[in-house]
Amino acid sequence: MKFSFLGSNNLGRRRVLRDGFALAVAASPLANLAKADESAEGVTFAAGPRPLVQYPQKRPLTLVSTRPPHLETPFAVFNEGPITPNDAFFVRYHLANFPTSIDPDSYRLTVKGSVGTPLSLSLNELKALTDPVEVVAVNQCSGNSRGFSMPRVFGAQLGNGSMGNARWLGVPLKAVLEKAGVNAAARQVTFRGLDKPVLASTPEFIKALDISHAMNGEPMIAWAMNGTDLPFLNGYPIRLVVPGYFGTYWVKHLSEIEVLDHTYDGFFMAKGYQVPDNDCLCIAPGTTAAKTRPISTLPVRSFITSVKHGDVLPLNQRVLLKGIAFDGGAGVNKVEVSVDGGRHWREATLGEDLGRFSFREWMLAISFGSQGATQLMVRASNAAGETQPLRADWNPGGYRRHVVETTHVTVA
Ligand SMILES: Nc1nc2c(c(=O)[nH]1)N[C@H]1C(S)=C(S)[C@@H](COP(=O)(O)O)O[C@H]1N2
Ligand SMILES: [Mo]
Repeated sequence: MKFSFLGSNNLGRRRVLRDGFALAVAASPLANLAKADESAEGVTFAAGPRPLVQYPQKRPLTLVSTRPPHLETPFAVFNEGPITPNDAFFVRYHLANFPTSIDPDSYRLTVKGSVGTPLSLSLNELKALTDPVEVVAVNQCSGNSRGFSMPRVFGAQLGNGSMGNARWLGVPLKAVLEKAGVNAAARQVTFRGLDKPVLASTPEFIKALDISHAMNGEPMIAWAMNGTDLPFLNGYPIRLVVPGYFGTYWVKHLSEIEVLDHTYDGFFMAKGYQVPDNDCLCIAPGTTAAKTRPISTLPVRSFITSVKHGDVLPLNQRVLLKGIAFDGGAGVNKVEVSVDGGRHWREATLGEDLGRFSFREWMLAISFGSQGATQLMVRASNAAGETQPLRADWNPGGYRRHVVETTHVTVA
């Protein structure tokens, strides 16, 4: 009973939650079963405020869709600290037919394709393969903040809550591939989870990394998140963690790895998650990209978390502004804040460095000298010399938003 559903040895509680989970996902429509909360998240899109719903192992999260479940982290959580708690971590699936219970004792990860020795590893074998490694890394959905795309784009109208930062524990993907022995002709490695399409015509959710990336020691097969088993909805019992890369590559319930001698051309690599292949990865709204390529690393991004739109802040008093910044792994090295709509910028103090793939907290004490409406803005830069644009660029998928964010407040 080492690998329990809940990461606790409390069998009673475990059974209750598992049953609750099966109930919540087996029946339809899910919205009736998921417990709607009285309060609602403050983000308002054309469709109105979004309800909070409660799923197993989760606190009430902002509902994007029920089938398959897409839940966002209520934004206030990001002000609590740089690590996103497991029960507040966002959830995103593409396929409605995803597993509702998993037996860790019979779970197998298979490795096949262009390898010397195909493998079928139990969880115990995987964990014993080599010394476990840890990384604190941001998992951000490519479409995080898509709802703010102007002009609007198709797809789930996401707020800013499809991201989270956790401490992941697992083994390097490289160790698994080395155990199988990758053939010299290998070009890419594909990853498949246990979830399946409902209809035969829906493509399977399979993602691919280039062999050089798969072998560079950074991607990892993780079984723990913030010190406990992965929550079921975040990929129990194992998921791929690709530090610095968008969440789409972080395949959950990882069950099959295949080494290919060619470039994988399945839907979710060749058609979905494509960005314009040019310097800004953007195009003028309404135009078509001459060439596209799969989305990859996280651009540098920052948020104010201690203040929200519409807040009233005191005149001539010390106010401690606080937030988070992150990037794809070069490392955030500067955060600047403007409290006058971008006319003047002041450098914030950076919080503890949890590693180059992590959220980095920042803070700045300010005092407003005049009354009225104003805009707070935050801009991060990284060690590669990249910074955030003041105007949002655009792409048809509404991916990788990273504009300087503006918070409208009143000083009174
Ligand atoms: N098996 C599986 N893994 C998946 C997905 C999925 O649909 N199925 N979605 C991906 C996408 S697009 C994102 S953003 C992340 C979200 O991770 P989370 O649900 O743990 O927050 O999971 C990724 N891994
Ligand atoms: Mo995503």
